[in-house]
Amino acid sequence: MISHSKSNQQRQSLSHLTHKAKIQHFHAMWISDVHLGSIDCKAEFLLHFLNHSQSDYLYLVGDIVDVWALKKRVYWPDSHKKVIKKILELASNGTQVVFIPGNHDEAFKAYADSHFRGVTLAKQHIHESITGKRFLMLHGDQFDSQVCVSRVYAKLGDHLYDVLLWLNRQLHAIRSTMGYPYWSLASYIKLRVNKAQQAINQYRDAVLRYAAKKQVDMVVCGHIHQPELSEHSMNQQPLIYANDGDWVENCTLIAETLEGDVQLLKWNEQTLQAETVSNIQFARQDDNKTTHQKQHVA
Ligand SMILES: [Mn+2]
Repeated sequence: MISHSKSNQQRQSLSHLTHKAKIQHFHAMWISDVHLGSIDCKAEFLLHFLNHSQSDYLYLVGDIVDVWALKKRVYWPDSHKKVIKKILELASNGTQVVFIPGNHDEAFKAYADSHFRGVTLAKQHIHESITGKRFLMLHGDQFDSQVCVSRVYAKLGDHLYDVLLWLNRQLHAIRSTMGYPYWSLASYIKLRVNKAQQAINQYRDAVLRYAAKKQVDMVVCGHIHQPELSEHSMNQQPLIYANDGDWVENCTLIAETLEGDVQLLKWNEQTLQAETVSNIQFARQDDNKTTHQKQHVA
């Protein structure tokens, strides 16, 4: 514990004493799956992050507003309103804001290629990085049919554990009266977790296959609430998979730094900063085109 807080102190030597979070500067930021309008949304954390960061480009990669949740019951606290207000404020103050609707806010898909108060709506978008690379972004719900995870199954996942625990108690009681041996909940969960991992892998593969056809250097998506930044090879070409996670449980984002690196960052409640989880360095186009490829071969 002590060494952990020490390293935080070192990292924030300037701001630690005053407890004021310093402004984090990026070239571009990708955020998705905020689910404003749902009880589980961590709007206050996101608001703090947006108030203490600055970027030339802000990409909203879908499921920003949870229209499904709002249809069930209206939940729209002040912090949720403030996130929308902050985004519109950024858009009118020079930040290029692009919004790619997801499945929870698909009502906005009808307005693709239009502009609203400085925010550009699009179904897909390509970002030109400062190192001259092309980053394709999409929400990712278009691959649901390939992943074999239905909406019903995805929703079931949230409460599956609670249901399982309850079910296990009932089942065990019934089984023991009938003389059956104990049925292992642990192995059942393991099987489910394994299935979840399979779905994540299938999703990543589908996204990568699609992006490879578009001949881009990186693909940024969201949708499955599973943050990841990983390097792959598709048809002998390097391709980066970047999933920006969510602001329901992970509180993560993908960012391009002012130096042109790509990072996966995770919001830290203690330090009030988004901290780097992983980093990929890009060589500038004019330096040496093959540097990045060399990293893959090595
Ligand atoms: Mn989604």
